[in-house]
Amino acid sequence: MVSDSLDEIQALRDAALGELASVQDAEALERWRVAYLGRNAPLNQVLSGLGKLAPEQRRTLGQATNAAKVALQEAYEARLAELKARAREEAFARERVDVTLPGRPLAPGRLHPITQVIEECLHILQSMGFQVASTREVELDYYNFEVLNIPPEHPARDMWDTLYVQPPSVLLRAHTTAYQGRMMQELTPPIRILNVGRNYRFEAVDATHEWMFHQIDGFAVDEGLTLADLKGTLTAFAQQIFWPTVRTRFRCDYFPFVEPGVDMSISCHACEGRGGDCPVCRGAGWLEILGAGMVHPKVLQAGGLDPERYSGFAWGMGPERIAMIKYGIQDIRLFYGNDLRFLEQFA
Ligand code: FA5
Repeated sequence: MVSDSLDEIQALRDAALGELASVQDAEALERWRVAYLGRNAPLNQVLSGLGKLAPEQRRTLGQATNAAKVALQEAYEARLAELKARAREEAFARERVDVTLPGRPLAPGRLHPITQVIEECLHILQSMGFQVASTREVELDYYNFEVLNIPPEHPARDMWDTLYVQPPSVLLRAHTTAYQGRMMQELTPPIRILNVGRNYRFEAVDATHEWMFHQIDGFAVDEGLTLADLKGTLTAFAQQIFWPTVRTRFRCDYFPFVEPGVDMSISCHACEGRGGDCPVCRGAGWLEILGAGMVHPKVLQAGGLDPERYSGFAWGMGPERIAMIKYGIQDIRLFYGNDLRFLEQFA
């Protein structure tokens, strides 16, 4: 009777081990564990029936059953480790990176066309002895207007109406000319300085007007500077930034901070100044590109400089407009529309 039971335990053990060998995944292994090592497993039932046996039989069968249980437990743990190792290897194979594959190419970045034009302008003007200043976009009313001979209530304020950060004294500058007062406080003549940056205006946006745009302002103060210096500097600049045979035209214009004030036009590249039915200059033969003039004596005085001793010239121009002429672009809004098809043309 005991030997029958021993045979049964042996057979149970062999069957369990045989089944374990064919278990292939974690779920099947769990089912196997519940069947052969769980609370209701046959070996546990044998153990719970031992109490009814004689002491000698109980010991013999108990030892055999426990030995079988230990064997199954060890076999289970070994199989569990095997399956885990296999799963790790499979995941590794699935996620393997082929380090020999060529990398995905990154599109090279490039400078925005307006940045390119600004750099080109600065390069030309620096070669003429101008330095570049970087000044604030958030400015005081005093520097944007008052120091430039535009007192409160002056009608010229309408031309440069802007956005106010803290009304009425702190605003987003409407023109880079706003730095002149600060420069006169900081520097002593001879002064040759450029200010480049963004400006903001209360503007009806259209093909030639943005509410945010750039300007490059030039400011020169010395003894004996005349309108001839202004014309010579700006004509030499135009011949380098546009083309060597470009012609310039200066006509009277009004800016409260210069006297006399002028606007400068260049001969139209499309009709070479002939006009007629040219669509680019609309028959004028000229394209207006900047405002300029001799620094007003009141501005020099406000900056602490003696207008009897010093004179100066100044101008302000928009690189967006220069870029439109250089590249034949019809609408200024394209520059800030962030359409890559447009921007990628300016490699
Ligand atoms: C001025 O801003 C004067 N501060 C220029 C100046 C400086 C005159 C020093 C005399 C002495 P104006 O508003 O005309 O002037 O602007 C000068 C240039 O900035 C224009 O010729 C144009 O190229 C550009 N500009 C002006 N408004 C806009 C706009 N809304 N969008 C794009 N470019 C503009």
